[in-house]
Amino acid sequence: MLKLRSFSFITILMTLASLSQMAFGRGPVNPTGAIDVNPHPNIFETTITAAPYKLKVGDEKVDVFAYNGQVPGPEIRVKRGDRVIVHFKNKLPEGWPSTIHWHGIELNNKSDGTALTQEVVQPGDTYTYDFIVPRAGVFWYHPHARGAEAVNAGLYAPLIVTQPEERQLKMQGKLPLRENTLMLSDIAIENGALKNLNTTSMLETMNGTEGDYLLVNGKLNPTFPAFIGQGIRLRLINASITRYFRLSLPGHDIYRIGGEGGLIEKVRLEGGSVMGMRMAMDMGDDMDMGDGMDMGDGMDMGDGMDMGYTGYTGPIEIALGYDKGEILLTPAQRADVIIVPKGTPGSVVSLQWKDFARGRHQMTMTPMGMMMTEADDDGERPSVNLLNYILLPNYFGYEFDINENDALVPKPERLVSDRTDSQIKLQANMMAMMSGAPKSTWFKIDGYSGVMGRENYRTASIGETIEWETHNHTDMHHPFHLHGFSFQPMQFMRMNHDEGYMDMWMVNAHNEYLDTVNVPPHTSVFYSFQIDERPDFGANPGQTGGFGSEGDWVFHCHIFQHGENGMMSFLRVE
Ligand SMILES: [Cu+2]
Repeated sequence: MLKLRSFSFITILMTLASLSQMAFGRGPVNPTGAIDVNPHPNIFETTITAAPYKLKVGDEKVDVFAYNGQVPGPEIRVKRGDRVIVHFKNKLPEGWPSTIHWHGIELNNKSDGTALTQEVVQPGDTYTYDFIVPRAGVFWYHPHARGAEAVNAGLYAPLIVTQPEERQLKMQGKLPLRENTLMLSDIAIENGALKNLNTTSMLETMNGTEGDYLLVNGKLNPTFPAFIGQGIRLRLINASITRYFRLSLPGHDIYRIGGEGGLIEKVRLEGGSVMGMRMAMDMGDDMDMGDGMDMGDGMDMGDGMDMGYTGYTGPIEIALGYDKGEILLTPAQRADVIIVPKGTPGSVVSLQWKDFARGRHQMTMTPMGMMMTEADDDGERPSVNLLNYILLPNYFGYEFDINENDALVPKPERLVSDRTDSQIKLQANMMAMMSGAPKSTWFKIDGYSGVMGRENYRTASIGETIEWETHNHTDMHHPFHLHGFSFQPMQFMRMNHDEGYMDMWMVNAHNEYLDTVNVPPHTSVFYSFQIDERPDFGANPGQTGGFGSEGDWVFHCHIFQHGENGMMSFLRVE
């Protein structure tokens, strides 16, 4: 570990570190920060304006939207416990109502930025968000009205909440001085303009739209300098509307130190496999007897009985679908990681996007006609360079030292739930898709599409700790996001209905809090969260939501076209 001797030494290091953050003639790596106009040290107050903008994508200039004239929008960087006041101005064209959702922040209901918590902000209008950030972590903000289109258009930005332990960890040499925020996205463009997501094919709408241009902080395949053997802390945010980012730094491990709930207990290497248990299923385990086909009423069609399994039971290795030392980010997920580039001066180390088999479908001609089947190239598409580090000699006289299981911060308590709720069912409505019914009915939660008119929403009271199970009754992966309450995932359970067994594995020994979790096909995730009491700052013009944690909180798939086409429900806290 590095021992820092004097202030001047750290000054030199920080100067070198900031120099290394400058790309070659392309400006700084990090998104430009938001400006805090409030003199109070614990209040961050700023104005965020959404407006049309021209973004250079490769050789093309594309008409997009931006917050404060930059893609990504301005990074808001605050300390845990700070108060954030944002005056939002909508200067988008007619027909573009908007809001800001503060993804992952456990804030007061009326600041959550959904149609259940405020009047959507019409062009020319404003809304003020005013909330405390109670948990450290990597967060982001984006519109929750016309979300798929608006986020694809460039309305996304980082919100970083730091924690006091970081300073000490830097002094101990456990965290590098160099930090970058990288917002990853894939803008969908057609004929030099933003793709019209309202006219996509049935298949593309069902899969979700993936853009062809993979952007890092709004730039295509940028190159940055990096000192050999020096650590770089990357706060990674997947801001794409559909695309999963499986991240690899070939020849290197990517060390995860935190993410959606701040720093974790110990340095982790993600990916590879984990140990689980295989056991026979019986009829009582799960009501989903089918293959994810939902014939329209929320009931799954059965194609086999879950009984009579006589094969292997016992310990089993569960492959996670990406390699050890890689990072998987579903849409809206974040990770706080450290990389230590190694190689010879002048050589290039590239952060790569790799394909992850998420159950993408394709149209296939079968004896029964055209059918949607799993795509032949699901998980097999070629890798793409996201960004490149050109290596500079190590002038520092030491190398950054990091290893799996290095201690970071004490872990949070494991939540003990007061009650469990019935299973939350993520469903696809194939009949609606095939019969040409409105897109808004193609996906469901608990047998119903969307939040309007929903009667089977979930309920909770302040003070409760609840265990939820979300089960994915479809053949695709879905990133599940709960607004307003970060949760501790505990366990996954994957059903094999054809053969009648299930595989179970435990997760999250670090008691980490997440707000977005990937739910694989025919798999349940079990997680707990607490309905806490929280501060508020009085009434707000335009609010329709509640004060503190009281009010309606949506939960949905974060593949935007799934959430907006029905895979969305809500939790009512009273
Ligand atoms: Cu989904």
